[in-house]
Amino acid sequence: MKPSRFMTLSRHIVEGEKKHPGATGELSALLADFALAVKIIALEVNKAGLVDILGFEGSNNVHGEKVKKLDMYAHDILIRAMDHGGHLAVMASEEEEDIIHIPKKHRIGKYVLLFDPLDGSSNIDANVSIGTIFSIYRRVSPDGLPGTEEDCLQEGYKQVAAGYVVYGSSTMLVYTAGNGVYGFTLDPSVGEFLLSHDDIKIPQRGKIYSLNEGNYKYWHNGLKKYIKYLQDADDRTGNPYTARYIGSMVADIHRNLLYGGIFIYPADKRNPKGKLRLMYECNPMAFIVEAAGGRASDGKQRTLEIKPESIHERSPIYIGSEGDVLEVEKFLREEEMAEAEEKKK
Ligand code: AHM
Ligand code: MG
Repeated sequence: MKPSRFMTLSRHIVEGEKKHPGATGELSALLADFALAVKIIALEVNKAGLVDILGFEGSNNVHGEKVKKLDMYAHDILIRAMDHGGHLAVMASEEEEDIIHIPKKHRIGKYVLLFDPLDGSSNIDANVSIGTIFSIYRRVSPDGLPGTEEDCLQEGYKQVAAGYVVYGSSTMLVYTAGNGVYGFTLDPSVGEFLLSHDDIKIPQRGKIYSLNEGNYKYWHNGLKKYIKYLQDADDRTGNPYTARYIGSMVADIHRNLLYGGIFIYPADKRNPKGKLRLMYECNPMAFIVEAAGGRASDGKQRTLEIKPESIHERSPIYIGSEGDVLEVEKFLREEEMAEAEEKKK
């Protein structure tokens, strides 16, 4: 996993694109714009604890400017960095109800960018890891015209690239353009993302489960039985598993990507579609985890094959090491069959 030479993110992207005959370099340029935005967000995230000193959110800061909530700040920075590069046809953000058009004065490109500007935002004030997630598609509407909602509503397997940034003990950007998953750590002294995790592969099995157990009483029986099974010591399977839940999807999945394990945000009796957003959270993370050899589903169907109906729709998600995800799917399936049998009686 340890790279043998210095490799910056920009060089890595350009070299990756060169391997594809006919590549125009547009995707490289788009990702470079994105990396710049992320560095600006990282700077602000690192200052989050100073908000009380420099000004409360909603108040004026020392420069007399309104202090924005960090998630809205990240949203604005991403739009400002991405709308004039000439590579995008349209964008959509978890923080904005409608799709985001490219201003008329700028060139309209062939790519579509979806993003969650700051995920895990409830953790910001406690100095706990948060993240940014992005997803890139090729447009399906005619070139040259403004992008449409149809461009944003594509199945996840059609992604061209996806990635995330974790703002943790250091800032890391992990991305895939379909072949291989690569992790870069931001060196703050030179302001460059340097390759630190080459060709990441998720272990086939892990020993970690991550989900919000506070919702136990709302879970369906299949999930209750699966988690109980992971907790029961068993010589054959090597259980019990370890529970780890940060409450920031990016950080929870990042850890599991490196160590192996499963992250779950299920459908339950209160929320039949779970909590997480298909287009901004589930699909990009599923694309990355699959590219690293893992698996992601909504419990029944592969996440990347779900046909989206609206840009903000939610989906349950079971994601991580292939062996673990297959196992939970089996528990859910068996319970559903047993309940169906029960009803027939
Ligand atoms: P957010 O987009 O409002 O930040 O919410 C998404 C986050 C995920 O990062 C995390 O996995 C989940 O919400 C935690 O939810 P809960 O507090 O219900 O466990
Ligand atoms: Mg989010």
